[in-house]
Amino acid sequence: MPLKEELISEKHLKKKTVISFSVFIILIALAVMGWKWLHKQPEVAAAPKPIREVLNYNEKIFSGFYSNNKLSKTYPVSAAVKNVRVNGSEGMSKDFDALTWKLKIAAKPGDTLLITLDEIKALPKTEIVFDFKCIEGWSQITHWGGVKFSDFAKKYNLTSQTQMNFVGLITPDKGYYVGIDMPAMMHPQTLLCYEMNGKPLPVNQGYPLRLIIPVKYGIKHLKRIGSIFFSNERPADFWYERGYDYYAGL
Ligand SMILES: Nc1nc2c(c(=O)[nH]1)N[C@H]1C(S)=C(S)[C@@H](COP(=O)(O)O)O[C@H]1N2
Ligand SMILES: [Mo]
Repeated sequence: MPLKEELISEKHLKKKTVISFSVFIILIALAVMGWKWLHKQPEVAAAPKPIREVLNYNEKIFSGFYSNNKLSKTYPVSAAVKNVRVNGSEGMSKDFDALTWKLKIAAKPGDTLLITLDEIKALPKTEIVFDFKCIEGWSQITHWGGVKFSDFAKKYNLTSQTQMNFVGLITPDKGYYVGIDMPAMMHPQTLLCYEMNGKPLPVNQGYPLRLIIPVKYGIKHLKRIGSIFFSNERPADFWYERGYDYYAGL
């Protein structure tokens, strides 16, 4: 009895091996034929027609989101530096209490929203790896995560506010402050950022929340956001007051 059972299972095994090997050969043959077919197709703008059609289709979908928006160049996560430079500590006083911190949004006169870090983290997360450029002349490829300001504004019903010309951001101690034009603030790569290299922001890099705005120089990437307000006039800006360009665009 046991001998017979063994024989059957061995036969069964052989059959299975033959089937899976044949499937393997057929798939390879199909892949080779597909590749040859693709390269016999006429080219449209330096891509085989079927590929160009897919690209055009993608472009149609994405240009709907990104029209009028020039995206900053992005990099793979592996290109990001591990030891991120710390630069500037204006407005980062030592007595800051991160545990009781809440983001203040001046929605309307007399109407201030108080939002916790957990509430911000519950919104859709976006990551970006880009070349962070300081006006002093250094740059480094860094990896950040947070919520797009545009997603945040939608979630908190700030649509009428985002029709204004500028956004102002201030540290909790009011020692550092920046003004950002609305198109840059609503740019799809602009983040209210709470992560660096996949971990919570280090304190000297702006924990609990900082601005990441790849279309601007480093001076605008305010660390440790205390409050945000909206205005049709240019908000006060720390480095503008010290002789730098207000827009500081890249
Ligand atoms: N609160 C605060 N944010 C700040 C600054 C600062 O002095 N204080 N310096 C800015 C400048 S000039 C640069 S280049 C970047 C540096 O960010 P990092 O320290 O994470 O590299 O932060 C910006 N945000
Ligand atoms: Mo900077």
